[in-house]
Amino acid sequence: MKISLCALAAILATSAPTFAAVYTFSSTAGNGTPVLTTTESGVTLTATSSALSDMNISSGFLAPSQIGAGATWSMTFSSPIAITSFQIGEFTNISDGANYVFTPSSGTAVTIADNSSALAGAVATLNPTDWTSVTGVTLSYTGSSNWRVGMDNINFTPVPESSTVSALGVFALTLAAWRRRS
Ligand SMILES: [Ca+2]
Ligand SMILES: [Ca+2]
Repeated sequence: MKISLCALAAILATSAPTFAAVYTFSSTAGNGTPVLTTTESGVTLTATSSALSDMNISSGFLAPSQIGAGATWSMTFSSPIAITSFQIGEFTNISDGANYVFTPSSGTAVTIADNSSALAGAVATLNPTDWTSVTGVTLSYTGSSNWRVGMDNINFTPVPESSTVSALGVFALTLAAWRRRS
């Protein structure tokens, strides 16, 4: 049986396990303290604020207490993840036309205006397109008001560890060498 290396690579890629997961914040540690953590699919999210504000679970959302205009809050991940969508909740309604900004450690920042119609009802879903391997996200606000935005239902997939990827690569190269000899 002949099997091309490309076909093999495709098989390996499609058979590589993926563990789509969601941060729902239904089970957390540190609620009401400056450092809140939660773990899904083996990846621990740690949330803190530059204002040293308490991090809370409010209406099922991860949200800090209200923080000042220049303050930020952020989450870090214990290993890289790909994020495809998340919900935001505007706990303090502002309609100044300034932006909430979600800046990933790698990829393009996503923004939404505080007076966006998508925030009517206080909750919007955002869909980053290139957050394929992020180890953190920082939330900031471009306006001059105190603000409070929370996040929930962060859909993600853990990025395969490089050791797994390189092991697959070594396997493919070994197989290629073996096929050249045979
Ligand atoms: Ca939730
Ligand atoms: Ca608003």
